[in-house]
Amino acid sequence: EGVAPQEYTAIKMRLLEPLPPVLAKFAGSQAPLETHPRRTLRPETMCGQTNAWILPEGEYGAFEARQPRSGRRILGVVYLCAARAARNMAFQDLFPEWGRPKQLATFFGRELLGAAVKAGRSAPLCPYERIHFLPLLTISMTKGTAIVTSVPSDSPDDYAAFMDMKNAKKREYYSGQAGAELRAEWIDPFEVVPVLQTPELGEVAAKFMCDKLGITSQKEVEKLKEAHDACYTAGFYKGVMTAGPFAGLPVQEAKLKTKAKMVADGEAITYLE
Ligand code: A2H
Repeated sequence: EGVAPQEYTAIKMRLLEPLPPVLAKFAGSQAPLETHPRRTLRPETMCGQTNAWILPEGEYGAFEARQPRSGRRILGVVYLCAARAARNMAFQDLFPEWGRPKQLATFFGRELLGAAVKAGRSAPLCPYERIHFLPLLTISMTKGTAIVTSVPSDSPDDYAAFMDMKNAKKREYYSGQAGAELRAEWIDPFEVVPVLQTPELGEVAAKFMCDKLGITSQKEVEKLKEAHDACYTAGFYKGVMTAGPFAGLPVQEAKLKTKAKMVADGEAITYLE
């Protein structure tokens, strides 16, 4: 692509029981079954997670991970991501063997739909104990881990797709598209969590912009881009955190502090792409 590599923060999420059948062979490992590194540029918004997104027809793998602090190989710690992301990560000391991802399982995104994860392990980073995997059809398999965290308060893409999931008729449609059941219990108990405010866009920037531009579904890609740019600019330059460990701080400061805290706590990794 001819551009300098960019640094990303990938948030880990712990998979919770019951494990999806495709990952059942990892049950009962000594170390806790880890994690989903997902790429995000907005670590400060992680207290607003309501679900995770995966591409139903995308091909993913489970890769043996290197234990971050000691470098020891710990059985049962795996990263779930697209194979392309694993190849990148293998050159960044995230796997036991340099340059060689060890793939322990292969699965389609649809096989993880409904699976529960614990997002952000240190309260008060995330108000929801268990969040679920839901389908997002705009995920690119060649960007990041191809698993995306959902923050509907500040990401218009997430907000539009979140509202799609809340609508029973649309959920049925997406269930047909995905070729997998989508249960109401994976979305209905979850509400948008406000995490920051700006003078222009209020407390729930993504809803404000989606309403303003009349966005009614995740398919309105052009309008969503415009909404995203507005949210990002307002949030970055004028946002003040209203939730999470850095409530009261400007977004620019909270961004760095959240990232540093999550990396130090072993809840996130940074990597280049
Ligand atoms: B962002 P960029 Cl709060 N396919 O994270 C589609 N989208 C992907 C992706 C993939 N493979 N990998 C990451 N992303 C999303 C948080 C967030 C994000 C907020 C607001 C805006 C926002 C919570 N979702 O991004 O084009 C991830 O969603 C708006 C674009 O490579 C990631 O950050 O810069 C962002 O896209 C990276 O997109």
